[in-house]
Amino acid sequence: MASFNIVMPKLGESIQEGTITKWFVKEGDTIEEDDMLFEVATDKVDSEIPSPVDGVITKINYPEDSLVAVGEVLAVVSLDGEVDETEQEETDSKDEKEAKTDEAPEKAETIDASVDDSRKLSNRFYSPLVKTIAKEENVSFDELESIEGSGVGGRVQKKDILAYLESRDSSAAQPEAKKESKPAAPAAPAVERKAAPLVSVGANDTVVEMDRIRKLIADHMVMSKQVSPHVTSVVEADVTDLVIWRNKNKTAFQERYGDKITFMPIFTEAVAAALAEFPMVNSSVDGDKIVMKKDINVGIAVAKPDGNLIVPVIKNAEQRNLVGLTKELNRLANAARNNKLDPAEIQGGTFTITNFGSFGNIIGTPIINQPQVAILATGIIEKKPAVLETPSGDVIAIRHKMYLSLSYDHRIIDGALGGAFLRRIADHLEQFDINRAI
Ligand code: CO6
Repeated sequence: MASFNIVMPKLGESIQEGTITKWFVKEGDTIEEDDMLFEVATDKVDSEIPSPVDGVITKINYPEDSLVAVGEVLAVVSLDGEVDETEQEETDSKDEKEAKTDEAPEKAETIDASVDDSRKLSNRFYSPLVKTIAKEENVSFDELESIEGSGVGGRVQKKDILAYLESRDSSAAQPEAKKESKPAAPAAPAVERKAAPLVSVGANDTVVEMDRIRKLIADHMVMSKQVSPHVTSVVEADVTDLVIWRNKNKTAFQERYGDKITFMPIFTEAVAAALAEFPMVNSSVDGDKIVMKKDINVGIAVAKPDGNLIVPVIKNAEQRNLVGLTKELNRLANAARNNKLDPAEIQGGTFTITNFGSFGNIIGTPIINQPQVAILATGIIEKKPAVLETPSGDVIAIRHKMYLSLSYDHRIIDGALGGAFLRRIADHLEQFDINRAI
């Protein structure tokens, strides 16, 4: 019987594992190529994974909520539709053997290149995740071999190696403490998280469990505030010409290009141009170094129907024209709202825009999307009375105006740079050519 192994996909460069949050199929189901198999959640993104083949699901190895390493076999599909128990078992053990054979050289390389060859030939299987942890924590091959595994057939699982590390670290710390007669030097200042105040829950209160994404957003926000001292500057921009231009061209633009143009692509164009002029704002802080990014990749905060927020990235925004920016923005926003973003589409951002103008908000103090160093919030465009200077004297006119709020990392951007950059964005918007061709 021909079979195909469905493995945990690698959903991003740095991702080593994922949690199966939902199976859409069960053992015995007949599936076609592209049928959704399961939903996987990682600390970066949630994805629905389709089947690459037609067949019958003969085995599901992990139940929902399992945390599984990249590359592990999640399910087996019989390609000719037959489900023979004996054959299936044989296939399984053959697959396992193959997996072991495949993994062996990597194990020898990644764990400890200095171990002798007889050790490398150990029959134990180590998942990619366990091997990565072992490598990062300098666990030698001997140590790894000595860990008792709690998984099927004594396989070492993530929790086993973490428990081993904990006991190794604490037993290593004790003799040190005994040897040390002088008081230890103060540890490097760590970013400490303050304990939150206790919350009392009354009889009529409702307690709602945060979903995984909400918890990630919460952690990311706290981390950002702890990592970089934020300051926010605000400017007002007279965007009358661009509003008149969009109102005049909205319908024709949609007819010609099949996409609706809002103000967001125009904001993005202005931001990308300003970033090219102020490269220090398009950077990240790495310890004592500033990494100036070559690419200008603008993240757009998108509110999802479930109330969460995700930031897909328009790559190389400065190289795209208004049509390209509009199409990419609409594509990414739709994918975000429908949970269809690829992990790569939320990575690599160098600056973020959050448009709270669509909620009618005017000014805000957005939190930087780490490891970026600045974020722009765009407020609602409103008609306002304004004083205009004309050759025949000052007049009061009705103008379209908006506030732009820029939060920036004061470690590397001072008020002069932040303010000049922000003013430049406003200038680009104010100088929008009212006669621009679509
Ligand atoms: N002024 C005036 N009108 C606006 C504005 C502003 N700033 N923004 C949108 N709109 C208009 C827009 O032009 C559309 O008008 P019509 O074309 O005439 O129909 C309409 O409002 C709806 O726009 P939509 O939001 O659908 O599309 P847009 O391209 O402007 O935005 C998006 C795309 C993905 C950014 C948006 O859909 C979205 O998700 N926005 C929410 C982003 C968010 O939640 N950010 C976090 C805010 S909280 O940052 C924050 C500081 C803290 C508090």
